[in-house]
Amino acid sequence: MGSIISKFIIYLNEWKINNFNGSSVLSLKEYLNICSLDNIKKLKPSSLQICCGNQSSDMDSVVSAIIYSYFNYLDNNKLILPVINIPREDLKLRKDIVNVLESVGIEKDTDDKKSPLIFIEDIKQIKKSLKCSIDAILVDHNEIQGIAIDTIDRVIGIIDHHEDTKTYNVDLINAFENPLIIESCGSCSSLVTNYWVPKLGHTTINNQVMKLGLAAAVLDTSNFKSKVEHQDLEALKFYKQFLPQAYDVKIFFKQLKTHKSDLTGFNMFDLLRKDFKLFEFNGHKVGMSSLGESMESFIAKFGNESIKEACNRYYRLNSMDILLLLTSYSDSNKQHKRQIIFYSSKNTELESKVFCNIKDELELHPIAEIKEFSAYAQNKDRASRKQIAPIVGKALNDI
Ligand SMILES: [Mn+2]
Repeated sequence: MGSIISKFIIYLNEWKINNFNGSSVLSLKEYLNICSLDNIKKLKPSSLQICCGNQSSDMDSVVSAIIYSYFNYLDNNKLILPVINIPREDLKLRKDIVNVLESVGIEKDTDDKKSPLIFIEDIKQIKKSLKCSIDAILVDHNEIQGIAIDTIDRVIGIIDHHEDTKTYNVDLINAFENPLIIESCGSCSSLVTNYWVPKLGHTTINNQVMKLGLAAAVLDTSNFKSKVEHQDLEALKFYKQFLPQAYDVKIFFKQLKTHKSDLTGFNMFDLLRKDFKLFEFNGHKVGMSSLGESMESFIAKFGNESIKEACNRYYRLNSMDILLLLTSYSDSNKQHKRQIIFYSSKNTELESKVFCNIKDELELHPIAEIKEFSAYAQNKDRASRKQIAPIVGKALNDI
């Protein structure tokens, strides 16, 4: 038993001797393979440090966790496991992430081989079987979310671009000398890159890890055109410094967008799980699924009944009080639109209270054409889930 950090260094040195590849630095792929679950189990640690993103596990969250962990290794040879905060089964719904990871050598799950990526349920299981404590660096959120609530013992560092919940222990984070950075900007990955790259000085950073950072930044800022802040531009300078000169960022952005919006083979239940967050406000569980098409188009594709069935199944699976479908899409005139659809199989009273408390702020208007659901056009179309969640939270706290 003992800290995994010291054991990891011994393990790493042995690995380097046995697998000399001409470089003393592990590539991202080698690093992730070494961090595998089997190796961790063999080491029987009494404590583990993880870095995990938020429960939507979008590109930003997954990339931020992986690059934080790898940069940390480059800096001090210590192990912080990158962890994905969704069920393993759900990663395949994020085709943009699966594809970009494959492009840097990180394979997806196949029938005979599991990807080296680690998911929060794996950590939960290790914690139980090895009885080890779990300390976490949170990226892309600043309050523990989802399955991680029962798994993480202490938050020992934060890099995030969401609203500050002020729920963490500042003294503890300072005692670990870890970052506590919460700043508004397009992509959390930019803050992670800007924190680590200057620290690494002349260490060679392989361009695969920079490609991952860039993937999150371009998606979050629509290729540095919207929601972009100075931190994102600073990170872009680093990415350009390490990527080949002729690297075409625009083409990369287009590919990622195509993969992200590729919904081939997905049913409504898959779509609800694809970009989902579960919140608890004042004892009420509110789920929010972000969706990239209009409710009308889902109704045309799947029909009212199968949408209701999918909502009901997911609603029960997560013991929600309210499920909100948040759509964001371009209409036929290329105008950006948003809608909110309320689903609550039993809690119609709670639902109408929430609606009354948020309708003015989000400028909600009933959609007359949709009769089978409580569907509203959200005229305040700048507000995405990041802004909607605290508004709904406040509404529930005021009830
Ligand atoms: Mn983010």
